[in-house]
Amino acid sequence: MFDMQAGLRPRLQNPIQNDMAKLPTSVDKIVAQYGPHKAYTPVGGFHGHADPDKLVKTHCCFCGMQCGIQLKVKENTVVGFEPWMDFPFNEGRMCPKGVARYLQNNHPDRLLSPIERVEGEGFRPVDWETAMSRTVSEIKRIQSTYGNNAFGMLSGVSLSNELSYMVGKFARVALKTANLDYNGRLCMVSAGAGNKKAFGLDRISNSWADLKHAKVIMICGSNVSETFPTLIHYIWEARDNGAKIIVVDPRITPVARTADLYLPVRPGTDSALFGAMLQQLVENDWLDHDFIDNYTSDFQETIDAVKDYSLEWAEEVTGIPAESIKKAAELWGKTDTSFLLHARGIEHHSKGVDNVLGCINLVLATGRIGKPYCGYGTITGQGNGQGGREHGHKCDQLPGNRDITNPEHRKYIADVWGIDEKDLPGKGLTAYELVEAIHRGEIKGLISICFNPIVSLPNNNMVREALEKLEFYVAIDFFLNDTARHADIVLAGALHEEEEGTGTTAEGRVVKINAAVTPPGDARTDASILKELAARLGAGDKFAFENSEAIFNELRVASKGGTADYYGITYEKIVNNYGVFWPCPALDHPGTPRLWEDRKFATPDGKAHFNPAPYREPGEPTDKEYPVILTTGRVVSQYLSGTQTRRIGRLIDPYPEPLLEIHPSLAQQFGIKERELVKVVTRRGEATFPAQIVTTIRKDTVFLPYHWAGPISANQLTIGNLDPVSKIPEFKVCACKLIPLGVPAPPSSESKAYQSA
Ligand SMILES: Nc1nc2c(c(=O)[nH]1)N[C@H]1C(S)=C(S)[C@@H](COP(=O)(O)OP(=O)(O)OC[C@H]3O[C@@H](n4cnc5c(=O)[nH]c(N)nc54)[C@H](O)[C@@H]3O)O[C@H]1N2
Ligand SMILES: Nc1nc2c(c(=O)[nH]1)N[C@H]1C(S)=C(S)[C@@H](COP(=O)(O)OP(=O)(O)OC[C@H]3O[C@@H](n4cnc5c(=O)[nH]c(N)nc54)[C@H](O)[C@@H]3O)O[C@H]1N2
Ligand code: SF4
Ligand SMILES: [Mo]
Repeated sequence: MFDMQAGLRPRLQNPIQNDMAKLPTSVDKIVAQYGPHKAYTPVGGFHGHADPDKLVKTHCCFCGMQCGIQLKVKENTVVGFEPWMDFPFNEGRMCPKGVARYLQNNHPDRLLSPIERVEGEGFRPVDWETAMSRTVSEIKRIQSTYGNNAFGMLSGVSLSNELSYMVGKFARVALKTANLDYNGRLCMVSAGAGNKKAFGLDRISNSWADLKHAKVIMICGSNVSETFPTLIHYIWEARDNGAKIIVVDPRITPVARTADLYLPVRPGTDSALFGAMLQQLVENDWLDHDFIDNYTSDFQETIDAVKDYSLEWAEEVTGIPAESIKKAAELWGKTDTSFLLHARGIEHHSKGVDNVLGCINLVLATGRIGKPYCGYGTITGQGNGQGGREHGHKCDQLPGNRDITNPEHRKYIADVWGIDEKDLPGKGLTAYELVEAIHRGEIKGLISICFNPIVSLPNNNMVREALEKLEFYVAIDFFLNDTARHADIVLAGALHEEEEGTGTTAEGRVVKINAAVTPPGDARTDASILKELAARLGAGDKFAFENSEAIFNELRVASKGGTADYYGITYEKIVNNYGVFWPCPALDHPGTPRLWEDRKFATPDGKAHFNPAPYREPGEPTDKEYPVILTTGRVVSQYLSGTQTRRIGRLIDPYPEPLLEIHPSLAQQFGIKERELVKVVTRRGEATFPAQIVTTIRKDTVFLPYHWAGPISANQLTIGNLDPVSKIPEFKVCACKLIPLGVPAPPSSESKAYQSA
């Protein structure tokens, strides 16, 4: 036995019953039908990977840092990794997820062929011809009966730029549906909408290199040390250089523990904090008048909106001591270099866009953007969350971050695609709205790729009901994820290391993803699956790409002239330069690590726009019946819906099940003891978790990580309340009540990792 095998937890060898699932077939039957795959025996045993056939330079498949890594390959299997020391962002550093990702390749749960549901029995492997022809005949049946838009598509940004582009084109040109949206709708859309309003362009302003030399760093709603562990290195370096760190979070996260100023914000009230800080900047004249007068618009109405935001009022609303707010404004106001970063903590709100604008107002008021060591941006979450949000698999977007409702943009893309502009569908429904439309019976068929909505969408009891109403559902994935268990057909797709392409990191650097191995068994690359589906739907000529470089070359042209302009980027240039920062409009252009140095913003008038961002309450404030604030997020060892990381033992062991973080005083109020079971109830559902009593959380708030499925999924509880502009769900705040069960939780069990929806 080699120890790597001990590190694997193949679900198919640990079948569990799941009463909640109400699947037409039980998990046991799926296992009986589908059977466990052969156990993982890497060639030459565990030590075989000391002597790899090759090392392949590529990037981590997980978060937006896209750390450089070298995969060790032995006989078409990824058997380990080595640091890639000279990739400039991470210089060989990796986090716990990155070093374990290679265990997915050849994992016993890998789908090795398409599978098909047999009603009342389970899934069985089928050949590609059967899977493809059934899929296409169901698409045609549904579209001819109910119309093209009755077939929806959901996609995800773990996909490369090439695949993101291809999905957008596939939905509009082959499927001819308006209803395509993607999982970035749950992630970066509030930041994207805010950035477009303010700057006309959606990217962080400076590369990470500038972070090291900023004198003040303000981090709003990001648990950076756990969610972007390699980025924290830059923050520590800045601190070594004398930077002051301000952290805004309802929890004392690891980065907050070492901050110079920690602001314990009540969830859902950040815009009151940002407004009060802006008012302080005005009162103390900590403003860059030259920048405001010459390069921005709408300053006056923006400061008018917060003129009554006193420190005392802000303390009352946010729970942050007035003195600390004043100190934050002073630190921010008086420095000469700074970086403001935010992530989902301020964005996952029904006023996510306003929160983002509140941050941008602080940056613009002090004019510290587009200069060395002066930056601002969201920390993009998913692996290709940046590139994936530029190339057209958002319901309202065309490649190059073009607008699907803009006639000129439509005409340009229709020409690139060789179709008539009037055949290009219009704006479709956003992800959560699309699932609601399935629930209402308006959308009858669904294709999903790279998305696990039953775990990741809020109010997921509604999602489950919706999935059961579909007449036909086909998923493309390399694992049978929790949502795909509701599918009629699952097409066996490819892992990150099995398909060539490019990705765009959180700093806007376009990097090269290299294929290390080919898909195992009968699994296929995602591009080849989409290509064949398109051909069978009669659009083969529009998808005649020979390889991923051909897709990229079409993407370059499609993005040309858009705000996210990739025209000047080629595979060769990426490889020779450790990536190229977009915008890069011409072949002889070096790329743009730092935006706005020329002070020409991408808005129609060329100015950066202030936007009034007054405080609004969260969608579901606490009340007598539901008195406690529930917020949700992540832990370091798990990734998103857990499909990939709940299958790797060394990532399960450190944190095997979701724990309810609760402050000792709140626990005492309810008589809750450490590791006792607590039922958490909201207006949408209830679920039971062991209590983890910590002094690092506000007394009025409890926190749950959301990476698990079925009965321990946090999203049974969350609210489907959306931001009116970005349509992001309000994952970060809803009202709950706590019912202590008064019994100790059973020892945590790895089988929980496999519970499914
Ligand atoms: N380990 C790990 N890393 C990841 C991921 C993962 O799943 N696991 N996912 C990746 C992706 S896609 C994303 S989007 C990022 C997310 O990265 P982050 O945004 O850093 O992660 P979250 O845990 O969602 O939320 C961050 C913080 O917001 C705080 N918070 C909650 N409510 C509020 C509020 O109202 N105001 C403020 N100011 N803060 C609040 C929480 O306490 C939490 O510490 O991580 C990426 N990296
Ligand atoms: N309560 C709560 N809910 C949240 C959040 C929160 O903070 N709180 N965060 C939200 C955020 S920020 C995000 S980003 C979403 C993420 O939510 P999801 O996007 O649903 O999560 P993933 O786990 O990335 O699911 C992606 C699926 O794609 C598959 N996949 C990965 N790579 C590939 C590929 O290359 N090809 C194919 N075909 N499939 C692939 C994986 O196996 C997995 O099944 O969750 C959101 N949900
Ligand atoms: S920080 Fe992100 S990209 Fe880097 S190794 Fe960890 S998960 Fe992968
Ligand atoms: Mo995300």
